[in-house]
Amino acid sequence: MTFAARVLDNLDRQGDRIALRFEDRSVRFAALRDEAEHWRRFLDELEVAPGERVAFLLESSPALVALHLGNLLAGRISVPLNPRATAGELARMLEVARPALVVVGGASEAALREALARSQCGAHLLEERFLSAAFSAGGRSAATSRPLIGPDDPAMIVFTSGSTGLPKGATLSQRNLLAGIEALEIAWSLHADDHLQLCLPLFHVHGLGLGIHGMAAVGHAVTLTRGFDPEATLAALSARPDGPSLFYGVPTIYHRLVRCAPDGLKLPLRLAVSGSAPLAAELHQAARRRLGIDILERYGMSETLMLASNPLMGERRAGTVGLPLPGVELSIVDADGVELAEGEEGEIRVRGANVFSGYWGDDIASRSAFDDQGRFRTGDLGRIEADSGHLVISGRAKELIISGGFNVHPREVEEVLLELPGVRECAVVGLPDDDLGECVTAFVVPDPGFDRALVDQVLRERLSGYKRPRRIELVSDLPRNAMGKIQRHLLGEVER
Ligand code: MLC
Repeated sequence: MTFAARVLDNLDRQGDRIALRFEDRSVRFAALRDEAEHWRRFLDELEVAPGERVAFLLESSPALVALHLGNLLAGRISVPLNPRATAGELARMLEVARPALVVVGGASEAALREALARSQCGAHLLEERFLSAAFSAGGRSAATSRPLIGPDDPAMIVFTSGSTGLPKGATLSQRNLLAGIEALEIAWSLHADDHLQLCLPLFHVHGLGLGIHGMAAVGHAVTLTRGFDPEATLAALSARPDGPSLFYGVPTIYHRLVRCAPDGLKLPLRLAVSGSAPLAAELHQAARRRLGIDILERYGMSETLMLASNPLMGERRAGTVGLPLPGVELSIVDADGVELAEGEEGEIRVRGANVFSGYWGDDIASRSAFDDQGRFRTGDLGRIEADSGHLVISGRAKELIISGGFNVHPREVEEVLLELPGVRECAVVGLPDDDLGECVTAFVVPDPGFDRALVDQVLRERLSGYKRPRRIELVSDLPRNAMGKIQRHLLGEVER
């Protein structure tokens, strides 16, 4: 079965029930079904063929959801892009994905036009304001036929930050998307009567692959918001009757909810899940005390969707990400790929129907992502707790910063800094931060021409907000080992 077939079946079955609530609007499953049908005919008319990429840079809205599902049901490859990415970032993603069509909201249009000109990828551009016409009147000409979609057909490309500073497009197939949501359906007992409050961005697998795909495939309702506001979220989560039963967040979101919760609050949620970044044991406890919820921590990534989860029933162990999800084969290996015993620390490698097959248009990165047994190298270090079988993530083999649930590769930020006059050397690290988990921090060895205002301006022009260093420390030297390699773990302790 494909994800598309499951979604189509579900949209038909749920028909008149409400799929989405957004501000003062509600959208029924039947309407999503009709919009997807019109969207397919619209793509046919534009001669965007099955297998071609359709990208979008949109703020969260029902139109984004209808467009994404329409792509998946029409066999076009959906490419969600960060609507606040800079023109340079977008140009690189467009060069990789080579979409035939890009749909853009007003606020992102200037950056997209610049990116299209720079990348010369030749995509059609469709402004968001014309979407409703495409959804209702699209394909007024004779009905076109639905393409045959196979389980291995690529369904979606999700961009992750690459270790060379260039973005990599993780390509998820129809089979991956289906396996991803069906594992959660079992593990978390997702069902059509659930109601999810969703404030996560919809250009990553957390918001889109869990939240929206759960609605589309399982049939639960989603109340979607434009972004995250702690007070409004607490009010929505407290609402009864018909309030949400589910909430998905990153630790930063739970941290902010805890901070502004009134005394004595007990949120009436069936399930509150945290992922995308490590949940500190103290935050887990604070959420019990201040929000009245026992957060369930899970582990996943763009390339694999969800991998492990604490149990729905039974003990949720703070500091662990729980047990492998159904269908996920998880190993802890040493540097030679040899499987280690329980309790021993090594790299986490995974196999399963949820695991992607490679990065779009990048054979070298795709090959090196897997070992000779076909296991994906997650780049995370972990161990299996001997008594419980729970997975503990103990570190990262790759130099990755996770800020508020967004991944930032230090090299991408360093490359921008190093091009600037007055920056002799630099190193970017994530320093511990109560709110963001890790705070992107740049250590710069300046030359006489160093100009702080120029640095700020260029960082703003070149990098999305979450990648920009919150702190820039000027230092006389960077700590190095005998081989001359920068010792990142010592930064933060260097003398200024
Ligand atoms: C926003 N800003 C951040 C930031 N988010 N800075 C550092 N780290 C972050 N995570 C910056 C903005 O650029 C802006 O800067 C300022 O903060 C305010 O912006 P905002 O939009 O009002 O931000 P806010 O609402 O505070 O965002 C916080 C947040 C958000 C936690 C809600 O970061 C978020 O939605 N995180 C979720 C990320 C996510 O979904 N990850 C899933 C990846 S998939 P300025 O300078 O412009 O004012 C994955 C797999 C898996 O990892 O397993 O889930």
